[in-house]
Amino acid sequence: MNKKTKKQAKKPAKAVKQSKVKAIAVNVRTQTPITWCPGCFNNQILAGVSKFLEEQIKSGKKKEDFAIVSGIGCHAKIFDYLDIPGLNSLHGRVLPAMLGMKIAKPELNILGFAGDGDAYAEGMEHLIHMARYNSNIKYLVHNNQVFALTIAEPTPVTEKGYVDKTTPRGVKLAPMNPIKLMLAAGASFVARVFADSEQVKGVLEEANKHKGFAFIEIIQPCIIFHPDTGYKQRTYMLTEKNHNKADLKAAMEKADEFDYNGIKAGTKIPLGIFYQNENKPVFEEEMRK
Ligand SMILES: Cc1ncc(C[n+]2csc(CCOP(=O)(O)OP(=O)(O)O)c2C)c(N)n1
Ligand code: SF4
Ligand SMILES: [Mg+2]
Repeated sequence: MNKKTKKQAKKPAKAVKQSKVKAIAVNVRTQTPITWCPGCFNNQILAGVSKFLEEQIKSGKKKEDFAIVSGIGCHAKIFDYLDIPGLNSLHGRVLPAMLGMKIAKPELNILGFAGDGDAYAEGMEHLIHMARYNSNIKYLVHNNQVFALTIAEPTPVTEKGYVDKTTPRGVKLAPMNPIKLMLAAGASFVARVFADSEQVKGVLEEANKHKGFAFIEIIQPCIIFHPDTGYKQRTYMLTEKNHNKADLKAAMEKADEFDYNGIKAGTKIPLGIFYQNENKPVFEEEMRK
């Protein structure tokens, strides 16, 4: 074999080596056994978040570039299943924990996970202020319309008439509409998706590109205490064709289409990005000026 042919013969071996390096699997999941009820929609959220994180890591980020914070509840078990540093915080205190981390280490990409009880009852005051502050953090609310871990008491988004052991004569109040609340409070990114892994991953990708506070509500029926009574079939996606996400008034109108008060004939549930304001100053940047 002459010199040139020898060189050529070596080339494929090099190529195999490189492709081997690229194929190394990224895994953001722990070995902790999953204790959600079999079929719980939280599994879809976990799958979507994992895919998002794994793709981020494949494209150059490290696990340590991220941090996660959870509240307390069924949703909060996600903290045990993700191999990402962070804090399993207190019920209702996800946002102040996230804000503290962000102020101390602004370069961290912080994802927070809260339940509807966590976010809209115990943690409500933090939510309104975070919309105003606009810290560059991403907040996911697993909305199953009940305090699921403590076995099904109504939350501020449970429908009127809902009966459980603590409320035998039924809920008397109408539910609040968190999307409208966030729009009114000045949140710069307001979205809602269904607990479907692709939707969760997709909205996280958009939120990740957004510089500021991202409020993401995930409709996550609790198959034990608040099952899907037709939610998924009633959803439709907001797109550039049917909605202008820069228009706050249009966002309010879209938010009004679903009032969280159960599924009624003709009800449609818009999903996707309701509103995005890319020009709102970011809290931690303003504080450093
Ligand atoms: C300050 C405080 N209040 C109440 C509780 C009890 N508690 C623990 S989990 C939970 C329900 C959580 O409901 P939600 O936030 O909707 O999460 P889910 O279980 O539905 O995912 C409650 C009331 C607590 N741990 N701390
Ligand atoms: S009680 Fe509901 S939210 Fe909690 S694990 Fe079971 S199905 Fe999921
Ligand atoms: Mg809940």
